[in-house]
Amino acid sequence: MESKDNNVRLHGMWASIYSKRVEYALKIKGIPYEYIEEDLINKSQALVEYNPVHKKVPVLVHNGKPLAESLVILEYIDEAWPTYTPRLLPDDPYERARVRFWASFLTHQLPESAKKVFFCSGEAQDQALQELHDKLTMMEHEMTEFIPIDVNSVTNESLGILDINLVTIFASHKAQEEVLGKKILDPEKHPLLYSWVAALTNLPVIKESIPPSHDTLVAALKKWSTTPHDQMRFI
Ligand SMILES: N[C@@H](CCC(=O)N[C@@H](CS)C(=O)NCC(=O)O)C(=O)O
Repeated sequence: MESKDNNVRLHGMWASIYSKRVEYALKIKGIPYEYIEEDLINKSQALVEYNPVHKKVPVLVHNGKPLAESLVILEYIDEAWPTYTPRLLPDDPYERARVRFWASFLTHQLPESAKKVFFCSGEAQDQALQELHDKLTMMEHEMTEFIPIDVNSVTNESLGILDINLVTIFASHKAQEEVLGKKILDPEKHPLLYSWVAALTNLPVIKESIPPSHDTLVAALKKWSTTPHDQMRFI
């Protein structure tokens, strides 16, 4: 075991798609770590000190040195443990840049659209859902080089940063759909994305760290969907 393995701590929150990303990356690569669950209403002093700019999870602390922002952390993990497979980003600079482009889209744009669907109702919600579906349609067309043609080829060793970012957004789509009473990831509208997400959520490494149970998640989502948007900082 490399000495770099020493002392990896992750400050996260169980329902945060961003801290799940870091959890998945560490598990996929087999890097041992200690997990610290944060209460985002009453943040630990450590979290505030480690991430004074945003005061958000995830924070990865490697041998006492903190890092914030999920994308930054995922790239760091790939570079700091270069012999651990799978590599999360391609070696070729152009391919790497393309993957970073979509990873950024899946970090900054898509979750915002998905969140919007939850925090409005009536006509505004239908409009938000339409916007989300339009983005998914665009992704099906534009991301074809990254979407696996054969879902059986999706294994632990094939996983990269895009798989991780996508599955964290949609791993719980069934619970979200139950709460909304509407389809988020529709197999008829987005068959490629749907089967990609299904293949990813079937992998043991992903399955074992999907948030608690379907019912717990449904209960939490119901509560959060009635919380005023400006107080809602958790998902
Ligand atoms: N861009 C950040 C987003 C992190 C984020 O939004 N974290 C939320 C939980 S999902 C949080 O810690 N919220 C606490 C707050 O806003 O006070 C990343 O990619 O890590």
